[in-house]
Amino acid sequence: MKILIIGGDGYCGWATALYLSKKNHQITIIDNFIRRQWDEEHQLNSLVPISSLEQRVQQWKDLTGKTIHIINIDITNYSSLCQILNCEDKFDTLIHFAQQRSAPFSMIDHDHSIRTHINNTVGNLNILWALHDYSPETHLVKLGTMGEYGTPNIDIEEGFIQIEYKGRSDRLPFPKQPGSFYHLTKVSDSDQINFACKTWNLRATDLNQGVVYGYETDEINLSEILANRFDYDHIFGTVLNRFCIQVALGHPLTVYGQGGQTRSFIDIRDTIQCIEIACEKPAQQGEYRVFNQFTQIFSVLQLAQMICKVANESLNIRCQIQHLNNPRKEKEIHYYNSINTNLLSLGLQPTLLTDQTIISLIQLAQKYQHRVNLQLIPPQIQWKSPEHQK
Ligand code: NAD
Ligand code: USQ
Repeated sequence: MKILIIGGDGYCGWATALYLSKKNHQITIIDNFIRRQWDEEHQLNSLVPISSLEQRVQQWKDLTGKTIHIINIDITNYSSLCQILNCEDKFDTLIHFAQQRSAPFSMIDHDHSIRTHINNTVGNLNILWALHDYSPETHLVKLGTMGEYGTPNIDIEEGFIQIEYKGRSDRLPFPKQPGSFYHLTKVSDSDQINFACKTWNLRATDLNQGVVYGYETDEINLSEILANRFDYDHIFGTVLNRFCIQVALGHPLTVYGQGGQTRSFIDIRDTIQCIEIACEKPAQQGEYRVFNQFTQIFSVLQLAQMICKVANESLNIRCQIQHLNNPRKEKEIHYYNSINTNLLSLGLQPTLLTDQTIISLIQLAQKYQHRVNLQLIPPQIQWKSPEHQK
């Protein structure tokens, strides 16, 4: 297949680009490297040093003989995006990763929240219009998030729910209760994509992905120049990855509040597998389908306890759990049961969290511990400013 990966310089996008290239798909990456600029702006750094995208694709070519094309454009610029999609030989699939994806970033202040909304909402709308205008048969595979649903007191279905009300029934979009301005952009994207499929007969798969963890894939492991980013800071670092780095550094694990917050999780090796499944088994023309992309459910405290136990027993590392005042506004004890049957029924073979995965992440952090800035670990962004805290 001819596949366009937008956001292919990022954590999920880079691992996906290599994997799909290895599978002999013809890959083009679009990225404007804004994420590298956001890192600089906030003085953040990936735990593992990352090469430029040019160096990465050259190394991939040297090692495998495979070419990955790269295009530097900002997808909020509509005419630049149209030039790419208005080609003779159309893309079979467009995978859209290119968003501001940090909940804390979107909650810093007015400016960060507006930048998140413009980048995510305009980018998504531009993709829909460019597909409508130039490439309506291209299958859109969009990275959404499990956080669109929030934590309702009922099971979370895959995008839609059958409702019976006053003697009538309908299949309606599942109610959304996102927990940050970032997560809100994903809800808006989903509505726009659903609308575009209905109205313009486009085809799309919305992958509501859980929190991603892990580092290694077979392709990333081939060379240090192919290294992926690995965020540990309080803005972009996600919880499981952060805990493994914290334990390696002897830093107490930063559990926000009671730690009963329960979320869906997925190993990055399964992220790329799920995306492959979505590409190879595309939505029909006019179809908008939603897959919940995760393999396991854990509470934050459960994860912290699991990681401490592995660190203690397998690596002889002393580990401490610290309950910090929760900087976010979220339920700390709640019901949570989400469904993920769609991808399993299409053949996903889950890679479950093992002691070995935790050990390898801790060892990765030990290898690069000299790069960690400890000041970037404690949370600094409050959902409510201190004067408004109850
Ligand atoms: P990332 O920040 O590592 O990568 C995003 C990439 O998109 C970056 O390289 C960035 O430069 C690029 N980008 C952003 N805006 C752009 C624009 N306007 N034009 C061109 N390029 C642009 O993020 P990630 O962790 O790889 O996440 C990728 C997607 O997966 C996001 O949509 C995110 O919401 C979703 N997701 C991620 C996770 C996770 O835990 N990492 C979980 C669920 C869903
Ligand atoms: N948390 C802690 N301690 C930490 C970091 C986080 O207790 O040091 C808690 C948070 O309060 C939250 C949970 O862990 O309850 C998850 O937080 P996170 O930062 O790992 O993930 P989140 O903000 O939800 O965002 C991440 C990605 C985002 C993606 C989302 C998937 O950054 O792009 O959309 O995971 S989901 O959570 O399913 O919405």
